[in-house]
Amino acid sequence: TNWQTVKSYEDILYHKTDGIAKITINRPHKRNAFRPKTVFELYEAFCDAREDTTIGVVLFTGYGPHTDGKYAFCSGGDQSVRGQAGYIDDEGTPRLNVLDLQRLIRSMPKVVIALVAGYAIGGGHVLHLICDLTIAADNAVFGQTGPKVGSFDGGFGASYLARVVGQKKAREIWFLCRQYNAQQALEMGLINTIVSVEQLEAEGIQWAKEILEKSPIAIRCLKAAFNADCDGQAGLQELAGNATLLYYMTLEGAEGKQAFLEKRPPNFRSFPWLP
Ligand code: 2NE
Repeated sequence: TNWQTVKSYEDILYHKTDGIAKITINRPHKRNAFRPKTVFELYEAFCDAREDTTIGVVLFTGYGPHTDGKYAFCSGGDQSVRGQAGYIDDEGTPRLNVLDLQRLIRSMPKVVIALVAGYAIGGGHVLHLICDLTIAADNAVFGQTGPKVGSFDGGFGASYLARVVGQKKAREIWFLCRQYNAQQALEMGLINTIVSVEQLEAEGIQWAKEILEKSPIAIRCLKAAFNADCDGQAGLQELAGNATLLYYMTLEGAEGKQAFLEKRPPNFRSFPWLP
């Protein structure tokens, strides 16, 4: 694949190729744990991918293997910079800015596919969960650790996890903090498929290519519709935003704007009141 570097960052890698963006957490010595800077960089890259009208699919992954041979998608918040009120950034401000990133991934009208090799643990597990699709390598390990390390994600990390795997399983995952292999994750509906580590990126690209053949507006409306079912008023806002987009694209919608600009009353009489 002819990946082009979009911009150089300290904690992440950001590449693009034909219609596909690839965003990689690049802290393998920490099992790709995120600090506030990592999240700021991820947020910027995801915003860029959202704004780029040539990009339809984002592959989200973790750099690996580390020098010890182990792989990680992401091991959650970097505990070594966790202060009394959150993860401390370079200016000394405590943050939980990964929650902003979760909302961006969830609401952006592009398909985000997590490619998980090795550990997807803690806040890193929630990041794969929030993605539209997850392709796992056969060495993937999934789990939450919050109650072990004095943390929890009671937002999407709890409620959306329960939507995905069911209430009983979600409570088991959080209350016992066990680790689950790729096969177990597949059986509970937490991931979409399993491939070998060597095949992981190629499989992601293949899924992306199949999606890119489809109608962008159909895909974005479907993503918003799936979200709306779970996300209350924020989900409805997303879905309705798509209705507004489509309405702007009609002659009927354009007539209102045109009449205003021409300082005349709008004439909607030629447009039918469809059944
Ligand atoms: C991921 C896991 C299970 C891997 O275990 P293993 O044995 O393969 O590796 P090891 O030796 O634990 O880790 C390798 C190096 O990475 C660092 C370790 O400290 C170690 O460093 P050195 O000793 O070589 O210097 N490392 C790994 N994860 C880290 C982390 N999250 N923060 C800082 N350094 C980390 C194992 O490493 C593990 O259990 N990691 C911790 C997982 C965890 O508890 N994450 C935080 C959950 S809370 C959270 O993410 C969160 C939230 O709950 C709510 C909102 C936002 C975030």
